[in-house]
Amino acid sequence: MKLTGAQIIWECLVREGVTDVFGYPGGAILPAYDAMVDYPIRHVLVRHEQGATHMADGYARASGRVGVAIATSGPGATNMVTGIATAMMDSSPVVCITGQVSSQVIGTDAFQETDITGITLPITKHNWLVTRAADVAPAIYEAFALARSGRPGPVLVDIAKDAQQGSCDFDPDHVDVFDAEASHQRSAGIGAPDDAIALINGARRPVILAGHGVTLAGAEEELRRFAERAQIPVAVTLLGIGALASSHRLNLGMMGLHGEAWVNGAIQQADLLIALGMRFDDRVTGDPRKYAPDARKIHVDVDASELNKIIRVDVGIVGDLREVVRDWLPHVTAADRSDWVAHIDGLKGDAAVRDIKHLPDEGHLYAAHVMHDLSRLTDGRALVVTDVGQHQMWEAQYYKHETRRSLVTSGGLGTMGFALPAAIGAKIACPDKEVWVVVGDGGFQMTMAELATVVQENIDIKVAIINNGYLGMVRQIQHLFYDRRYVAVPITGPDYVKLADAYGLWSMAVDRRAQVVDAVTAAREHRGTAIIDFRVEQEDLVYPTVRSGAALHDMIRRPAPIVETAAD
Ligand SMILES: Cc1ncc(C[n+]2csc(CCOP(=O)(O)OP(=O)(O)O)c2C)c(N)n1
Ligand SMILES: [Mg+2]
Repeated sequence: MKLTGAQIIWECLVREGVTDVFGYPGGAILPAYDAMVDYPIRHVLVRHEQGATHMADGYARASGRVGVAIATSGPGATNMVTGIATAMMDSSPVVCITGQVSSQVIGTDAFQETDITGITLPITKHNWLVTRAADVAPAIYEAFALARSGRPGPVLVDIAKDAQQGSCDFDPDHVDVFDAEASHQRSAGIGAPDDAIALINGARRPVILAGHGVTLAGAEEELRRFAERAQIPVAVTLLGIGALASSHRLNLGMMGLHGEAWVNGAIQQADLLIALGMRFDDRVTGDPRKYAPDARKIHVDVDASELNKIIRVDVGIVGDLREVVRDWLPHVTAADRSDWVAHIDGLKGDAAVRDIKHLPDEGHLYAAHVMHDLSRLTDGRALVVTDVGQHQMWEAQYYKHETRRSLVTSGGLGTMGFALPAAIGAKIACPDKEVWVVVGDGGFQMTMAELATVVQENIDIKVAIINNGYLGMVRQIQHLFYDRRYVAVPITGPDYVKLADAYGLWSMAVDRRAQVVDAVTAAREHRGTAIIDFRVEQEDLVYPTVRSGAALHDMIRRPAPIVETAAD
């Protein structure tokens, strides 16, 4: 059948199972918008194209399906850059479709022309500039295949206006597409697979390091069975949270700069690290030269370039995590490592994270209170989308995630402004889930224009603004490492209750611990989006922390309990 390039875009998307796209129109993408109305697609009109990419990203992270963002040429496309880089750093499958000026004028500085494939080359897995209608279908199909295959990530298809307007024959069953799956066949890696088993069975103090790859591979069940069979404790990265239920007795909690002191202690004392789908980010290792000095290391990752990138490993396996761990299971000997687990338990006495029981309100409202109460009230089963800063770390420390894909957060790029739009995408992907946004007053102000999207699309999410009047994480660094010289960190904001009112949304302000439970309960009972302005302690610090460049065990701990007595 003969179709326009614009129609072919939607034909392909519908065949890829796409039901929702996030976008913003403009001249160069108008033919595609004009064709869209004939297809069963929900288009969510965003307020800024950065929001579209974060929504597509949140949609993908919450569901495992590919998220789609669409924008016009020039400023529309460049507004997507931060969202694309965010998805790239966290391996999130997102397809971006941008309009481009007509092929005859490309390279002439035409109105709203930008070389977006050039700009996004380093922050996409791949991108395409399509200048003929006949090339639309192969590009779109390849884009989806590449976004979701191997190590997932964002891709971009830039389609010239005349390629959208031109026509060609379209036969959906005969599109010549590069086979992305086949190109990701498992390869041998470093060391023989048997070496891994020998190391695992022989280890006395092993620790599993579970990262985002566990979730991306859908290997949560294999991880649990492996850990239980071999009785190996599991430390999780920020993006590995949810890979194993928080309440599982082998789950130690989060590792890294703001991880629990005992988790980092266990890693530093381990004789074997089994790294599953994680990449030894500098926020996880501290000084790599002093990282787990006594441990042999096994690293499994779908991306060969991650092996030996930061940490030298004894055995490296490139492959699908689920398959690799499944293959291991029959060869792993059931072991009793209770001494080691008890030893790590003993390290907890040294905990640097605040014990919430010893934190009564005494007139204070700490973010830790909010996270703790939210976690308890939702049974650790809400889908929480956080922004970036102190509140992000407090969420990771105090919200006890019980289910997979229940924390959506920008880890690698650390993108402020991510939370609200990503939560909109997550809610659209998973309408039955209870979605909470945990966001700082700084980050919220970066993308709060998307509240209008919430209203227009009738989205039901709950927003907890952790309002400390500061760019808290930066203030914390100035406090600890710049002699408390606070520069450019006090930040004012609007009256969030009035702001919510302006959008016709339910809201309330909370400034005492005693009000938290009632406020969260009321927000949960409210049908529709609710915003709570939690006016928390302004000069609180996230502990523990590690000085930049220091060894992982060299943690800066909370100086002394703020209040030692009374229980909450
Ligand atoms: C887009 C962007 N700009 C700057 C930063 C650097 N940065 C990291 S955390 C932070 C402060 C965040 O403040 P807020 O949103 O209020 O959260 P809080 O730390 O107070 O919880 C800043 C400025 C960033 N991560 N992202
Ligand atoms: Mg703040």
